[in-house]
Amino acid sequence: MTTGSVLAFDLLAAILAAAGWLGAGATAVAGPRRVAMAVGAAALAATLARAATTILLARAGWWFAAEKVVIAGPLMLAAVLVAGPRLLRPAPVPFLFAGYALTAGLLVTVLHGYPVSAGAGLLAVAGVAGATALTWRFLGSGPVPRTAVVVAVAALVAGIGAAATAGAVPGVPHAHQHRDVLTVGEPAKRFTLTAGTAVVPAGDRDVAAWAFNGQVPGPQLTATVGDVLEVTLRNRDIGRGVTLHWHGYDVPNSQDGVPGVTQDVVLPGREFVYRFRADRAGTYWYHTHAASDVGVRMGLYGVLVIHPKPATGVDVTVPVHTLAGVPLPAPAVQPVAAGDPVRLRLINTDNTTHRYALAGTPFRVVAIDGSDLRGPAPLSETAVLIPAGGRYDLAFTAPDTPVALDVDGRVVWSSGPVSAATGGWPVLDPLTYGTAEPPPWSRYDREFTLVLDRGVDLRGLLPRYAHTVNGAADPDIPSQVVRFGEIVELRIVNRSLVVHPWHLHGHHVLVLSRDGRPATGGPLWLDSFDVRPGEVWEVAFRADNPGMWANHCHNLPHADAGMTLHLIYG
Ligand SMILES: [Cu+2]
Repeated sequence: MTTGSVLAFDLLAAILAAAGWLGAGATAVAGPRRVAMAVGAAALAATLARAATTILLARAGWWFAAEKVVIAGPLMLAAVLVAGPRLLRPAPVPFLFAGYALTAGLLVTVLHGYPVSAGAGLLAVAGVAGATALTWRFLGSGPVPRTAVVVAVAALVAGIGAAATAGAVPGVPHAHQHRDVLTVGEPAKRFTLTAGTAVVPAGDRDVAAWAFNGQVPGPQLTATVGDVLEVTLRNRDIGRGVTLHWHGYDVPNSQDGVPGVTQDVVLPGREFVYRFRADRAGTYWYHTHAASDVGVRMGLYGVLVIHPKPATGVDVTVPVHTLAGVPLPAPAVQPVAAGDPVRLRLINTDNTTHRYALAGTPFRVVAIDGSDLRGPAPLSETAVLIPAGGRYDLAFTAPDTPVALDVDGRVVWSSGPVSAATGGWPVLDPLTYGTAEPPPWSRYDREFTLVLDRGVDLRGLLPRYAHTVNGAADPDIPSQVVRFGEIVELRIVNRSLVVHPWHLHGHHVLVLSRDGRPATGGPLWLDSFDVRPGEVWEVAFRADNPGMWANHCHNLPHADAGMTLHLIYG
């Protein structure tokens, strides 16, 4: 069983145990004794199941289990000790006490999560003691025990105090950098991208979009290694403003296009000129980073391809995007003759993972996220999963029979009809693909752990159910501070129930391990990788690109709902 499924079982057991004890209490008040006994026994079984999932999660890593062990665990123990002996003699107050204790443990996991805080523990105890005192008042025999009242009031006061103190921990303030356009030489390639509202075709209807130069995706920008690119961004009428972020291209910080961090947002009627040297070949894309959740979904993106010198063969880009709920068509098929070398550049510009399957020919995955792979073996009848923001380059020699590419079972590119049931194909694990090479570093100067979760963020004007990193939401997540030249190890732990495609700006990270198992394939340098529920990824990078960089989930609604922090050079 994966840690992700244990996390799901844990939540289920916690809900059943809480509901079970509350139900047993209610039945003990007003129902038949036998039913109360049966419901109580079921609640006890669910409680023991949650104890078991807690132990399994603690063995998978403390990040998954901390609050379950420290806060929910003692509450569960108290519930079992108080309510367990009453199973054969059902009574409302002990059963309801157990219900409050299990509910408090559940809420601590769902609303607070990792890391454990004294405030959350004390508030949970206050809630249980207060609810039990009230229950006793109405259902118990005799006066309310003073202990319950004293514990409730003391824990409430201490909990509010602890929570308020924790809230005062300052994050590292965001620097706001203004720099002149870099002098990188005379531009060899000049482009102008004008952002504006537009109506574009999507499937068989026209939809409202935000577009670069009136088209979705925007124009493909193509250059050759060594070229200096100059891209003038103009905003015609996008009220929330636009910028250009070069996804996966490690440009100098001032060109990275993150509003409020590397530049001001480009408002209607304004422009910004980006200039950088194309120093590495590969498949990349560009998109707005202003209101990026809405902006990218509405169409403000395009493809950036840097060719090596000289470029050869048939080269096709397949950016997959969903506009107004409709998958956009792939580009028109270029004529391919048998024997032609073909490179398919697959780009996922959506917020969630897509599954790609190439049928009709063996192929190699020759590059991921713009980096060539070492020793990629031929594959056939194998699918690939591309995370949000990620790119895979597939290469093959065109056979004299048709080939077809499908995405999530829908054919998006083909040179003729291919009948293949691709749904059952195995999925390539890039961590075991290609030829290994010793890691370039033997030491790490700095280490960070990011624990991804959900939780209530009370620091804004309105409480929100945020996507959190180490228990905090943007802008309150402390920045990671590194020094130039350091080798930095980054551990990313997903204890939530959804996939988080992680994306660090300005750097490619080398994958070291996943779930404690070292990567055994060719060196895997990524800028976008899916951290699935229960997974622990260890990656490393060299801090060689000074500035202030966004480090965030590329499921952009998650980034918008708190899951963004920054890497800064100190
Ligand atoms: Cu996410």
